[in-house]
Amino acid sequence: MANDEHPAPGIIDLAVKFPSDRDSGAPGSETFEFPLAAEKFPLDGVAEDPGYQKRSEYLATKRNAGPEGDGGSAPEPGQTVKPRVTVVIPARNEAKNLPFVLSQMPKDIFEVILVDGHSTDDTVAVVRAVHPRVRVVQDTRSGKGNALACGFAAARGDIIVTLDADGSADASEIPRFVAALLAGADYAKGSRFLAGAGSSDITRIRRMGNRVLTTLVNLLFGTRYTDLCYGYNAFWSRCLPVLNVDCDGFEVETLINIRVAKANLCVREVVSFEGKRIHGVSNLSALRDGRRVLKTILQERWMWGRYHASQRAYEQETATTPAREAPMRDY
Ligand SMILES: Nc1nc2c(ncn2[C@@H]2O[C@H](COP(=O)(O)OP(=O)(O)OP(=O)(O)O)[C@@H](O)[C@H]2O)c(=O)[nH]1
Ligand SMILES: [Mg+2]
Repeated sequence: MANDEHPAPGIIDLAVKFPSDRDSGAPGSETFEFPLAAEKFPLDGVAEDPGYQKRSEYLATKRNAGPEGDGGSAPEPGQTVKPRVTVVIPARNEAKNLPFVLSQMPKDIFEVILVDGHSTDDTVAVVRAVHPRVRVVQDTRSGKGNALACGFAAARGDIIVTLDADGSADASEIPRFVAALLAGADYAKGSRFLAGAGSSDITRIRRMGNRVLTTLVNLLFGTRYTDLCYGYNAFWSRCLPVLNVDCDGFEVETLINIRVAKANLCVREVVSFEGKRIHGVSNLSALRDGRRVLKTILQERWMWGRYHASQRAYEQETATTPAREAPMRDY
């Protein structure tokens, strides 16, 4: 397991591959500033990963690339990089929870997008009163998946963080996710089941279901995830085309985790603590949504299998078919 290999870091590296199609890392911004990851969150163990040095050097070069793309030099120790961070919050009837959620937000977030699920309480009014600069968009269909897709479409930051509005996710953990991305990950995945993480919210039945589904994904897609169905995650916005969120419900995190794995993106799990929902009731049904998650896993695996089969068929065909001769013509 990943946490056995890396004893006590706040960030666990699950990455095994370094994608070659990576583009620019963290363009500048006026509003956001975190110290370089390794400074604030020592990545014990991760630095021993032979690919780590290569990735961080590469990112450092990309980060400093000038407009001409000349690469530039690596950042000096202590130098800061400034990605713009967008926080996307799906919310349906969370008026009582949002003031607390927003109060935990780190100061220098570039933008917060609240995706309202046609709430019948004062969700939108409360948000506008507490935090007038929050951008409010409406979802187009019912469900958390659609809400996130709408939020992603509106996001303008370099990094996108997904955060629930029920008070269970602590926004002050955001720097930890950003640190993982700055340290080289494409996708920083929150986990409640790493050493130092936890949940006071998850029930025994959900924990068991999550474990079974996580194991299934790990077996089918070769990943080493410890927590499949957790909504607190972050990624570079340039990964959006790969995620291509096209589902409506609570299966959305599973879909994202699988597509990230299929695209060989660099993933790190981040220690996170899930508190209890503060007010209101959960929108999730363990049985109904568990079934949707399972269906998503099987569908994604089937599509992956078909993709590989067509790749193999193409390779075989191009390897065995002799080049066609130009037809003889009588003049
Ligand atoms: N916009 C929008 N947001 C939604 C919808 N359904 C759920 N959400 C939000 O998605 C987040 C997660 O939903 P929850 O009901 O807390 O479900 P959960 O966190 O998976 O389950 P619990 O652990 O029981 O809370 C919350 O912020 C909800 O308000 C929806 O249809 N539209
Ligand atoms: Mg919740």
